[in-house]
Amino acid sequence: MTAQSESDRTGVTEVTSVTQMECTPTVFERAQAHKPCPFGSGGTCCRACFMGPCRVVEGRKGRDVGVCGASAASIAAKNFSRMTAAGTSAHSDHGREVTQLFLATARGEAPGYEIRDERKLRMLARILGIEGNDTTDLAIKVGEQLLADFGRQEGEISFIRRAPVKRQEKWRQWGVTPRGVDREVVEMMHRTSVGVDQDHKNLILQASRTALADGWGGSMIATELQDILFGTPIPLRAKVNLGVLREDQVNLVIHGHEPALPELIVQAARDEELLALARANGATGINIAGICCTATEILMRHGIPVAGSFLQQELAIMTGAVDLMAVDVQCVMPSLPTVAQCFHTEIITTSEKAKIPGATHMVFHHENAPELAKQVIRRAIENFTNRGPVDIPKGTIDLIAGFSHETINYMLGGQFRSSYRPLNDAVTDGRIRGVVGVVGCNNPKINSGYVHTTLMRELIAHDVLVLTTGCAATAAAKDELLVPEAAEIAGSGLREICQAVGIPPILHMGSCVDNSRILIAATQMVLEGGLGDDLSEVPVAGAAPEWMSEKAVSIGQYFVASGVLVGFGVGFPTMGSEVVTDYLFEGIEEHAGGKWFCEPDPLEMARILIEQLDKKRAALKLKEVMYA
Ligand code: SF4
Ligand code: MSK
Repeated sequence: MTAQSESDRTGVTEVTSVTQMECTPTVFERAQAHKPCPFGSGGTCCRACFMGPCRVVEGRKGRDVGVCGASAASIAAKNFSRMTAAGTSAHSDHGREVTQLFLATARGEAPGYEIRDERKLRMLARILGIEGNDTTDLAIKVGEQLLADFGRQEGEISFIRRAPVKRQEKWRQWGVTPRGVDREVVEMMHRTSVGVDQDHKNLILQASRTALADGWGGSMIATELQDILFGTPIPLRAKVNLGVLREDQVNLVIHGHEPALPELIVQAARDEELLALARANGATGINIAGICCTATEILMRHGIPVAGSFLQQELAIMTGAVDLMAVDVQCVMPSLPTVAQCFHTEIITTSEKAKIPGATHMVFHHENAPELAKQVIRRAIENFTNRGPVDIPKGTIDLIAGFSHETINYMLGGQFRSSYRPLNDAVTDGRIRGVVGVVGCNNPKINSGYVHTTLMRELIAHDVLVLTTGCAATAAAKDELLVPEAAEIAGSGLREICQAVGIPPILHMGSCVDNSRILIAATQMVLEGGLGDDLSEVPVAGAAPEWMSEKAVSIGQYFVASGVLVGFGVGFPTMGSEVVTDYLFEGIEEHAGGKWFCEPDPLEMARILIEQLDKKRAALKLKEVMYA
């Protein structure tokens, strides 16, 4: 790593005072204290039974198998597959929660919630083959059918039918079409337990089926039903950085992934009674800000400011200005209550699935949601008076978010028709080289945000339209890349289009589950015509250059299994086995049409992605890309 400033390391444009940084170690100090084990990071440490744990070295006699005889390839493939199963379960359990809330809303059992996007409900009903006119009746049938996808034992999950026909056929031939979300995860866990599946290709086959159950199942269900319940995002302007916290207002930070309770908290923050209480406590108002993917959910639909991404969750508390942080599930650091002890911040856990010692537990249920939202705000207001010294980094940065697939369809389609035709035409005639999804986390092993933004800048300079989600999107926003003015650093073809339409060259499409929007956008490009018959033929690729979560493995694997080249930065979790890595980097392409690569250097990663787009363009016999 090159010499770096504190702000490079933490991803904050201006960090809090040294005194506050020294109060307790943060993720950055803890990362330096830990040396990753090469067996663990290379995927060849097995702890599937208590004859081990076994740490295996591929090709070294005497150490090349575990106690049971498992090879490095088998162990690395199992570990990779288990990461996929864990990632799938996280997104899909989120999807299940949304589906249950959706059904409860349709049945009138969830006070405070309503069907907001009836048009999308009807579109989904058509896709699912559900007939009828009555909104409530349609919603119940849609909810029931999608809920059944989680426990389905035979057949295919519903949204598989949304993929291009050629892709569906390939999945069936390869044997990876998911039956039911839960079934695939359970089978993956079974196959990777001691003494079951030992063939790395067979394990990766099931990992692909599991991951597809995430992308085209759990995640897609979460995105679509959230849109119907909370509204399909449309472009809006907002702000990012720790500077969005307000010294004069009650600051309530929402962190995690599930937007059900945050939606009501955002509404309740406008409640006159609560605003009066805030004033009575000396604050001028109630300020809601977000961290991680919950941030992106309420940003996309309400323009709520983003305080930071995954690596800034502790730093937000260290400003001394966060009166309450409400967290639900995923990417929530267990250290939060320890950090909060140095300040006045109250940490509240709201999911019955996730308690953290030292945090207050206030469980969210459909029935109590409106009252709980108000209770959470009341506690934040009451805690405002307990603040000590406050040190909020100055400055905020503007961004545009809210690019759902529907918006792209509308904005690029023009004023009078919704269509991907103009986007396809721009790709065909070489003004846009192709589309790359840059997504995923940040990781304290590297400078926060640097790899994301260097990669994105290089891609847009080469006329690549970038779609982004999650913490990658927050990194882009902080680098001022999510505003229309960023088109000035894009290649001439992409710049011309962005300036004509008034959009940034990097489109913020939402949270981690919203990577399913990218699947749908790529599918639309196929269906529009002229760019091949399958996702593997379109000039599209993906990358998670600063990944850390198992969810990133699952997301990457569902894109690979859908026919797309996907790059990881930081490192790759099977490097301890050349056999498995070679298969994921090359051999799998024969079945999937997509494959993985790993490249920590962002410029080199950009070069590989651009080369891939050009390869796809050449196969389609498209015009040469017009350069600036
Ligand atoms: Fe070791 Fe085999 Fe047990 Fe894994 S399953 S810990 S390789 S003995
Ligand atoms: S929050 S999964 S750190 S993107 Fe979705 Fe960010 Fe990665 Fe969590």
